[in-house]
Amino acid sequence: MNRRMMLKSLALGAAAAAAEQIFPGVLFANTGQAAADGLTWKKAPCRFCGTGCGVLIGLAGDRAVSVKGDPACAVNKGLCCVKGYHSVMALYGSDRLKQAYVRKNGTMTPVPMKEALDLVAAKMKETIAQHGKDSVAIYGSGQWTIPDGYVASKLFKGCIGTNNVEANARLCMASAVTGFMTSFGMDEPMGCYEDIDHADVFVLWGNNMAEMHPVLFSRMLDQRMAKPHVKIIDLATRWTRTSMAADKCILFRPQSDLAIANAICHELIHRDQVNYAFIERHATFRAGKTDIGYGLEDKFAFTDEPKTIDFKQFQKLLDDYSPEKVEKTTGVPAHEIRYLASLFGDPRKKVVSFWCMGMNQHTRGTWIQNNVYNIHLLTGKISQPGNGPFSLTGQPSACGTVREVGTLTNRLPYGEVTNEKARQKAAEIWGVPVENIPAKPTYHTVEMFRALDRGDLRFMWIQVTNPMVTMPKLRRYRDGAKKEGRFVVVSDVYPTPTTDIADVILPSAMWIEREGMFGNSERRTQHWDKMVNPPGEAMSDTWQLIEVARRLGYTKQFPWSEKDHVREIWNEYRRFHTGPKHEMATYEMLRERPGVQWPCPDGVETKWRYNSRYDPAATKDKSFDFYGKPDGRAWIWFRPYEAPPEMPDSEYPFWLNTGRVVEHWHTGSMTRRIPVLHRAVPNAYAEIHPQDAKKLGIRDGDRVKLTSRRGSLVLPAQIDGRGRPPQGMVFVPFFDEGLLINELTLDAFCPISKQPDYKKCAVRVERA
Ligand SMILES: Nc1nc2c(c(=O)[nH]1)N[C@H]1C(S)=C(S)[C@@H](COP(=O)(O)OP(=O)(O)OC[C@H]3O[C@@H](n4cnc5c(=O)[nH]c(N)nc54)[C@H](O)[C@@H]3O)O[C@H]1N2
Ligand SMILES: Nc1nc2c(c(=O)[nH]1)N[C@H]1C(S)=C(S)[C@@H](COP(=O)(O)OP(=O)(O)OC[C@H]3O[C@@H](n4cnc5c(=O)[nH]c(N)nc54)[C@H](O)[C@@H]3O)O[C@H]1N2
Ligand code: SF4
Ligand SMILES: [Mo]
Repeated sequence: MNRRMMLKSLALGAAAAAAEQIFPGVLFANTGQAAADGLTWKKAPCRFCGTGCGVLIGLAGDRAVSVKGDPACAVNKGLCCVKGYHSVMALYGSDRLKQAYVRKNGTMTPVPMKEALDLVAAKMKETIAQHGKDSVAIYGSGQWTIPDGYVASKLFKGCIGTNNVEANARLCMASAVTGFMTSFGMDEPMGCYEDIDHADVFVLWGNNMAEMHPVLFSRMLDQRMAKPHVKIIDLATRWTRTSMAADKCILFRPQSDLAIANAICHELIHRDQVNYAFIERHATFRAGKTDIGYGLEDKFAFTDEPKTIDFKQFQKLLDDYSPEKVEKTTGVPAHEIRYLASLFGDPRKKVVSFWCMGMNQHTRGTWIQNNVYNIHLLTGKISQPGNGPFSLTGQPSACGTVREVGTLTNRLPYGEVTNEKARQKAAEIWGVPVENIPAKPTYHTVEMFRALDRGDLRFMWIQVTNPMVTMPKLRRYRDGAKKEGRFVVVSDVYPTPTTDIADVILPSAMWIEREGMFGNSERRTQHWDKMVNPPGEAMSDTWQLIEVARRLGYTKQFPWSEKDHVREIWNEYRRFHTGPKHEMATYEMLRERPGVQWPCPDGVETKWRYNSRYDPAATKDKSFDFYGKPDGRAWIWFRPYEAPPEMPDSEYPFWLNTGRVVEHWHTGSMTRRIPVLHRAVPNAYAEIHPQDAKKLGIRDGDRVKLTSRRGSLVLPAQIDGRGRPPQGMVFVPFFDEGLLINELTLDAFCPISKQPDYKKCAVRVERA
């Protein structure tokens, strides 16, 4: 045997042995047309975060047994993080849902899938007949594939005729959307990840990138390693692993980022570092309503009134935001603000801003996005390689599905429901009368669950999301969903607190058990083939919806074959996005490549939008063309600092901040079934500052009781573990369904985006 043959046989043995370890008792004899290593490798985007790493799945027969980073994918160039590497194990938890269940006399009873689908359709028909079209709703996800979301929108908005379509991305990316829309008139980032390879300075505005976007974080560290002048500045409310790796961490008081951004603008004007040539040609100024509320009451409504102002008025409005004046609100010394302004203001430095939930989950979420865009517009550092504001997405397809397909109450695959032309276009492509599509949005997510509680909604279908863990002020919405006369259908892959309250559970085919597409943060659409069979009767979310649509009589609108439906759906959906501003790749391109970025007119990807050097839709005689706005100019908004609705006081003296850890995905339903990840962080805990702990007589590991105005929770304290909140704050991750921190959080939201703020409310902390 020569050396090559020996290595080959070793690899074969190793693959089988590894597989045997993961799936004891399973024989891996059937390897099909296996590659030299004994496995067949197929491309997919990672199942987890919005980074959208390309992965290669190692298949041994009908089993996915291995994962490696796809070197051909520009996002990650062969790298993965811990969740990516372990992702296929999420398919094989021992309690995977393999059959449907129906609640009969209070107990969940297994039934054939066909019977469950019949019941779902019958219940929908009955509810619509009794309570009207707006009494049924679907609540989906940024983890929906593009076909899932497209089919849901077509069924509910086009066929049934209700705008009761929402997704968990309302909890995640809504403020990013309204930020883009108000400043630029078009959604999604102008730049791309390649910006990382050109930037000199990175400013993180409240995101823990080391844990939540690890592969992008390591790309940023690589850039600093290669170019030692590169700086990473972490603006945060809590010390994290990201802070540890940054050149500087500036801790600020929750919500006061609004004042910091304004103070940077104030200082840029003061230092005469405004790019006047840029703003004269490419920006105009606006001011909106102030004192806009928090959405704490049911049926809260808000409409902004933009007023045109000029640069002088903008400058005047910033008078209250000198670096000295904001020290008190922000807790940030004036010299640090000056330092930040000097980085943005230096014409030789390219600056990228990154953010995620710190700025989105914010009762002034739209405003803080506007304020950060202001800095980039005032300095002209936008839409160029290495210069740009970049809103990072959380979920793998919050962009591709929720934002692009438009699975929000106010959206259509192209445009807003309020726009007649957009409705006409949808009606034509969907083959439904235009009168079917209502012109008024109904319920955003929080209001949707309030409507279920009130009884305005009677039927809700929940897919690929676990709201009985992730809704804020959870008790109200759980009690509401369980009320008599409510019918809840849940499609999931594992039992969860949400399947616990369901009337019907539909078992779903997961990720590579079906064909699909996601769209990541940098406008990259990524396709994968079905690679393995789903267990039992599990069925893709797309196909569940099609089955029910047909039972409701919409056979003409859902004519596709099981074999070809993803291609056919993509080709229909593509018709919404014609033209150089949003053209999407062809199905054939998507199948071939590890992702294609839109706009992709004539098969050419666009990396930087609005810049005529890179974007064919930007009119050539202008260097920049913000074509989302009618006059091609972006809007610089004056948005003030306004306090959050609930702040620490004598009764509830601590801030409660919540978020995530690298090992777990959201509610842990998948990552807690991956033993290496679960054992690394087996349960939730409350991080507390050592000084506070000392005052309260709490030691590491002691049980502490957190109490807010909405509920209380006992969990172990963690002192100087992974993160460190400042004095007066506790932090709790939300992955643990056994320790539901959302029973304490507040359902206040940004009046413009309707995205709730999970990062701040007030609690009391005691030794339990
Ligand atoms: N491992 C892992 N990765 C994930 C996920 C996961 O569950 N696990 N989920 C994905 C999803 S859907 C999302 S949305 C992202 C979330 O990604 P991140 O936003 O990075 O993570 P979080 O833990 O939600 O939020 C942490 C940050 O909120 C900031 N913050 C708190 N209060 C404020 C404030 O008032 N203003 C500002 N500006 N910042 C504040 C803190 O400084 C902290 O850095 O992660 C994605 N990636
Ligand atoms: N306290 C607090 N709460 C928060 C946040 C916070 O920062 N703090 N962040 C918010 C944010 S940004 C987000 S994105 C949300 C996330 O909230 P959720 O979307 O509610 O959380 P996930 O755990 O991602 O839920 C996905 C569900 O889909 C299931 N699943 C997996 N694959 C499939 C599939 O192919 N088909 C079907 N049908 N099901 C599948 C999983 O088992 C899981 O139950 O949480 C929000 N809630
Ligand atoms: S960074 Fe995100 S997309 Fe990449 S491997 Fe990790 S979880 Fe997956
Ligand atoms: Mo998210």
